[in-house]
Amino acid sequence: MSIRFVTSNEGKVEEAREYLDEPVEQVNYDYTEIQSDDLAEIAVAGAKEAFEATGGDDPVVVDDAGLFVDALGGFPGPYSAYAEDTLGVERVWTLAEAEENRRARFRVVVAYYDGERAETFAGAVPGRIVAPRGDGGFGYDPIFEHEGTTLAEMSTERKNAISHRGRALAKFADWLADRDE
Ligand code: ITT
Repeated sequence: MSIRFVTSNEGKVEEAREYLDEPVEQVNYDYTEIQSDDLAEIAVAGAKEAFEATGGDDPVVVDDAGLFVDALGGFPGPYSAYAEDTLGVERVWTLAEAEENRRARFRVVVAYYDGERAETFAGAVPGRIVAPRGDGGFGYDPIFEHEGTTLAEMSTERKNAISHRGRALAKFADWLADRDE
């Protein structure tokens, strides 16, 4: 069995390959991102749609993530991809720079669907928004600092050890291993 990771984002796939024993295949299918404040609802709807539309047997995984800035009422949250495309990462920093409280968290929900069963695995990491530093990772990594280091200053391995996605993938990997026993 391989896992079909439905995403246009290679960074996510690279992180998943570090965690999972199963082969991870990237599938580019543009599923509908429903409008919701709930990452799990968005990810499960996407996984079901992608599974039906792509017609394979192997289970699919969809990962919906967002950056939630406390002082901005959780913005950009579920709209993080849209905010990255329209405002850009630097301007999200500029918005946070005007605030005294720069606390934020990354959240992710990894949704699995195999045609019968849907499961979700959530992860979060606390940190603060800072001026961009580092050129690793992707997306908002340069402006998100965790314990003094931005995620863009970390190797994939180190980012996975502390990140929202790493935490969700660890739960997913455990669940897959238990299920296969
Ligand atoms: P897919 O929907 O095709 O999987 P995407 O990059 O659009 O790819 P999301 O809808 O989950 O993914 O968007 C989340 C946004 O948050 C997007 O702007 C990402 O660049 C960003 N993001 C997600 N995970 C991140 C991480 O680990 N580090 C930094 N930014 C991240």
